[in-house]
Amino acid sequence: MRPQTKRLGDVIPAPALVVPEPAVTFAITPEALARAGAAVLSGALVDVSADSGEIRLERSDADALGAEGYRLEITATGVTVRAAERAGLFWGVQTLVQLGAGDGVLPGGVIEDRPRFAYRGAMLDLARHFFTVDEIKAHLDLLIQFKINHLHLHLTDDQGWRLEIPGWPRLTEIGGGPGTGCDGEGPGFLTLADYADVVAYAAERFVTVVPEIDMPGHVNAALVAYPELTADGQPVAPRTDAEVGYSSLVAGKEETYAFVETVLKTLADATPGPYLHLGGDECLSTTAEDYRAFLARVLPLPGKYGKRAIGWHEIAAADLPEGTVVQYWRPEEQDAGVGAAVAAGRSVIMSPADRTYLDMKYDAGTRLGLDWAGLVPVRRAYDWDPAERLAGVTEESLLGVAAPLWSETLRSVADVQYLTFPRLPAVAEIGWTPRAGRDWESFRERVALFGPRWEAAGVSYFRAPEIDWPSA
Ligand code: NGO
Repeated sequence: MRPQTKRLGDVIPAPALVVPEPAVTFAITPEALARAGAAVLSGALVDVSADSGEIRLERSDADALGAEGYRLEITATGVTVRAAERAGLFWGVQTLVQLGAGDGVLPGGVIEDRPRFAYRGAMLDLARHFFTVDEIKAHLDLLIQFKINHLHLHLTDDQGWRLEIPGWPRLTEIGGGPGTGCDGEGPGFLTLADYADVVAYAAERFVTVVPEIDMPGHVNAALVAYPELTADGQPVAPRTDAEVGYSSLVAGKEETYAFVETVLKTLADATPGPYLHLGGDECLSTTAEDYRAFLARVLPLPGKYGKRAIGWHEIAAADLPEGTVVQYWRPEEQDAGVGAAVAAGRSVIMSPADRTYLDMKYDAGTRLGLDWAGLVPVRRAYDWDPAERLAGVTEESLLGVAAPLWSETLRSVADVQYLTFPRLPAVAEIGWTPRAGRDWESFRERVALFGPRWEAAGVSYFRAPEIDWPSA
């Protein structure tokens, strides 16, 4: 049964500590909430406290809540958010936005909150279907409500190349041109100015953009644009189907490394965040020897430009420079390579496809999405733990969790939203909430509250039969 009145703990992700004061409420206006949000965004807060109507935002490290933690106090006379860093104030305001939804009446009490993991990611595939700067920003606005702090952009693949690279204009002229994307329905690309715009917008919201250029496989769009990168120098045909594993950069060719170096230098210069994602997945047409030889030359490049490399977990077959992060994506329960990488001190982002892939169908009737990793209803996305999934991958070795959304079957923003909600909130809670604070029955009740909010905001979502959505 859903409770009739609002509760202080009705927040996603569930806060680390909630101490309700049931006799107390405080009503805020939407304007005060908006002012608090603007105060955090504008960076107006430095070390002094800022008063935004009835909401006080204060910088203080007295509570030792870490880089993203916050303390929220709601009394009969007002609201205070305290945090050591601006990011913590921002997440505290997101909590307030959820609590104030609807009538603006906030339940009284104290919340002390901080994330379990530093990396809480969502990935959007721009290669199989392109999304514009405005679409990416609007998507980000929905993600931050759940305290997602990394936006991974999958920028290149067999069907398209979506980021301008100076000196290599045909990558985007051809690879981002008409007829690119799955079924030829997702043309477009980001100029470097567009990319900077997205990065700045995300940074204002305490979100780090993680750009991915997939290599040495998933490169047909690059080979189409520049035949000198193919093994025999002969042109290859563009592809708009959803097959994987047929294209590869050539490990034994110097042209390959000149290309890769320019691309990664461009990416490093354009990206203030610490990570460059190099892909590395499904190199089924690269020999094991070539794969290792390629990565031996390429994995050190992010470090050369002051960044850390992230790769899909197949990269564990190569020698991983210190600081390299391995992103596990397969549904299997075992992976010897990831175990060995952890034993060597590398950290892991968990994105097992059977739990976190937002492009898996919810059920057999889901119009969109794929099902190669099985169906992923909401409970399946929620009821697992990243520290109990793979042998050798412990809490200490985890950088965090991420939910990828691949776009082979997507054609619109509504499609993106439909697969994202309500599963992204489940993965976001896994990334933020302490293990002991997570419970499916509680999540079920809390996520139901978002149905009317998403409807009011025009956000498409799946009315999963597992959830008792309030009747419209
Ligand atoms: C795999 C593959 C992608 C597909 C996706 C579809 C990884 C890391 N590589 O995940 O190319 O788009 O599945 O679910």
